[in-house]
Amino acid sequence: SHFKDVVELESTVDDEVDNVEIIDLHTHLLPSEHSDKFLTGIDELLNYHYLVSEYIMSSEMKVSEFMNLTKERKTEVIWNELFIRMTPVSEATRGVVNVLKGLGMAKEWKERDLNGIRSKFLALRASGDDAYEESIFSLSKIKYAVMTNIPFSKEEMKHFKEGTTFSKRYRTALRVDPLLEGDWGKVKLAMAEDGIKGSGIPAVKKWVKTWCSKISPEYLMASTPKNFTYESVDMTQPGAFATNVSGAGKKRKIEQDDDCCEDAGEQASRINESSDLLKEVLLPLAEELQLPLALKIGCDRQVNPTLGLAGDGIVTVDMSILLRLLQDWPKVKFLVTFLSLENQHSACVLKGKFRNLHIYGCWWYVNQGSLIERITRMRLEMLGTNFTFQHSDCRVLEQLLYKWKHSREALKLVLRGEIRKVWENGGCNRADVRKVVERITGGSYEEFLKMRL
Ligand code: REL
Ligand code: ZN
Repeated sequence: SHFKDVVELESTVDDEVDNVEIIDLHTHLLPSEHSDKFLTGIDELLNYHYLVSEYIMSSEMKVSEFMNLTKERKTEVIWNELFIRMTPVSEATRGVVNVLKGLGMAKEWKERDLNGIRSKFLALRASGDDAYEESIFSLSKIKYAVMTNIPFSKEEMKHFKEGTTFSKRYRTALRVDPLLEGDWGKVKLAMAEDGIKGSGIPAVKKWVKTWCSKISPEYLMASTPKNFTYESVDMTQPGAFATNVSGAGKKRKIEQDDDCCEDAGEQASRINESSDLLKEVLLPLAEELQLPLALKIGCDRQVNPTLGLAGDGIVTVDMSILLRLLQDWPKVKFLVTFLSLENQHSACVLKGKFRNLHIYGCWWYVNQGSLIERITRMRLEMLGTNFTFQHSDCRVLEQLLYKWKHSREALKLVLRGEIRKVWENGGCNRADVRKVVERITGGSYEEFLKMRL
């Protein structure tokens, strides 16, 4: 039956948002079985690069001196500065406090008792890392989280090579930034380490395919560099490649068949060496393997390299780049998120024109309550429920607790207002609310993955 009043409507919205099992479609989490790559506990939480940057901005300590401290010492100075000398009002500092509360450390927080917190975390892990890991997923009500798996990272890939099994709460994604950047050096090095002979396009394709069949990724992914650009390929230009990929965009050159390289000899390898890894490898493979290409657009890497991970900035990008990709590659699915607030509106317009685009998340510098609200409301107004409202980008396991708490809070505020408009139009009920909530927290994403283009 329809809601009888606004009070009932709002409490139903809150309840549905609080209890929906979410798909977290981009994180940097890795499973406990990947031992050294599994980040958990208070030291990792306080060493998060968002907090490092907040700390450094007000501290008088030399950056190099800070960077040379041990992890435990960094924890202490960040704690003293951001949580004792100052009040934790930022998203990232409030997050830590939320985790402490969520894990039964309200008393320790009240007393600012870092040692007490350290021993409580140890006690929580006493029943084993996998049990603890599972408890965090279930407390945060996350169905599964997609990882970022980097075939260029030897240390990470050794776990996959060894075939280590891990919890079903994690799904894989193959992160291949050097292919997007055209970084042949990195590609060749990684291939050599994996014992792949040859260095032309077919060899690179074979290498990527081998990783795909090894880890079965949900999608291929990359974050674009600041000066990223993509020009449509003109079919009429000489030196075109021959293709075996069907349904390519009308302007695309025909590419070489995978197997013809050996016969093509010297000329082919010359072409291969200079050719574009994005156009000749990444996009054709995404099409052939029917794997979406996830793009994170708008980061200006290392504007202050002394800060390490905390040193990345932001750029507003020219949306015509994505437009050309969508036009040229109608058979490739693009999962896209933007770092800049300025790009969010045009992204919605573009989504309204291209079925092969799915917009997701409020990434990093727009992962703030006020901005999540604003962006989510706009997406609902412009796209209905054809988007995914958030991803967490967690690096530390316990961040799932606070990042999703904050995002759920923002979503509730938005939906109370938006659902009310529907209700005032002639009524609505819990099932209507549930449909909206489930779609924008993972339902639309899974539908997009299955969709036939
Ligand atoms: O996946 C990415 O490229 C980014 O999310 C990361 O580079 C970034 O450092 C991340 O921690 C931001 O939330
Ligand atoms: Zn990320």
